[in-house]
Amino acid sequence: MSEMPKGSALPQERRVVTAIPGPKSQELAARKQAAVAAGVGAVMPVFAARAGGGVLEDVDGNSFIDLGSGIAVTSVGNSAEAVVRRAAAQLELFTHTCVMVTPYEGYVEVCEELARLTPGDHAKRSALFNSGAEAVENAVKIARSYTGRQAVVVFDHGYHGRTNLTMALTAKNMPYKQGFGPFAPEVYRVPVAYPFRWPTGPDNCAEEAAAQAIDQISKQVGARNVAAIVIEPLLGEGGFIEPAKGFLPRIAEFARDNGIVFVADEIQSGFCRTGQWFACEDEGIVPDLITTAKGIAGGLPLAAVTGRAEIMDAVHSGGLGGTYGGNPVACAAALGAIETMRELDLNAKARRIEEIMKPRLEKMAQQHGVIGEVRGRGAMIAVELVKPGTKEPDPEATAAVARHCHQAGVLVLTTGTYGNVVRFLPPLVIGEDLLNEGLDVVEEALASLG
Ligand code: PLZ
Repeated sequence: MSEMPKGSALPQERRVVTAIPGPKSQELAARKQAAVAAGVGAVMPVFAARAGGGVLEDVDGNSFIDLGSGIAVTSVGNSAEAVVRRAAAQLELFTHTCVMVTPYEGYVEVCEELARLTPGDHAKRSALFNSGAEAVENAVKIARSYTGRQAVVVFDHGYHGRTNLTMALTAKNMPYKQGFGPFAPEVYRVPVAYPFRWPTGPDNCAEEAAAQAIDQISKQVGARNVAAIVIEPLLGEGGFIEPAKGFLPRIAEFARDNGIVFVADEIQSGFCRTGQWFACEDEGIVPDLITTAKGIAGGLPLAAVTGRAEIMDAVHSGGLGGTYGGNPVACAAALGAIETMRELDLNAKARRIEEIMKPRLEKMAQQHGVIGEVRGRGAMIAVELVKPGTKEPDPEATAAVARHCHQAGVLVLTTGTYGNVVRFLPPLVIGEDLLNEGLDVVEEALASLG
């Protein structure tokens, strides 16, 4: 392996040289089936060999245009130079102490960066964890500890993880919850302003959805029993739903008026993904707590809860932690990722990606009735597929488009409560030619639906 070029040196090209999956991937797939639990699925059953910038190369030498970033993780590119450099340097010094045993500077530095980068100029604190789900669980623990209340309010189409509490917070049954109950109590789900599917149409969606949500919280739960309202400012697994403008500010205001901790789950939408450091900035929302993961560390496992000092510090010493949370190598990688975001102005790159993608996808929508809506911001863009002329979800067409793209060397992901959304999450460093070539293949895929 040592003579192989590094991921960051990979030619930025699409190249399909075998059937997909190729023979080596098929061999590995057989080994996977015999050794790996069946519950661990794979979107595209090719095995990765190297990845860098905007491409992923498999073990058969196929090179895929990466429009998924490992689900919005490698925003700075795979094996990004600063991530590798800083993580490698840290690996040489020490790999672990456990921050609860002997702290280290990298952990503090990541928390300082989080205080600078997240919305609001109030005093902030952070705590670091390993996964997004763990961050969301801890945000709820912190909110409960601070308020002395128990209820947690979440939204239709919301996704927050696969642990027991976060399964309860997650809306969709299959594949996340089926057979895994009982779920954590004191979780209440209310409507979200989903313009494309709002029964009375998009125009009054924000006010009507907010009114319904607030009415349900007030009447069914009791506002003074609610510790936290947890929402993704741009819903990811639910189908890249942008709540109608006005909805988030109204919910945030209701939380403020009632002493409820407003938690923005920016695990998928954060760190330049939507063309801003955090998606909630779009409507000037300053969350009490914000959860981050994915893009924060360029592929190493790291997650965080960041928020108002008085809320974060309500928890007794020793009440938050975990063996690996804020691992020093992951912290070094995060500092490298953040450095890259600043140096390459990845917010501007994300906005440029939107500028390229949206007009092209909108043009495709005019030609192909299967596209019900094009939506999203920055490099978090999606098309929702329907039976032409209706709003009936078309998950079969969605799967067919994804399959066509995979066969042609473009890695796309699907998503959505109804499984009918093709989502695009390119690395923010992707070259414009490569991005356009990826879109050419999407267009071919749509045309092939016939
Ligand atoms: N909150 C908003 O998007 C993870 C899930 C993939 P973890 N989304 C990808 C899958 O099928 O498991 C996510 C998210 C939001 C929380 C999470 C959970 O983050 O790091 O996967 O635990």
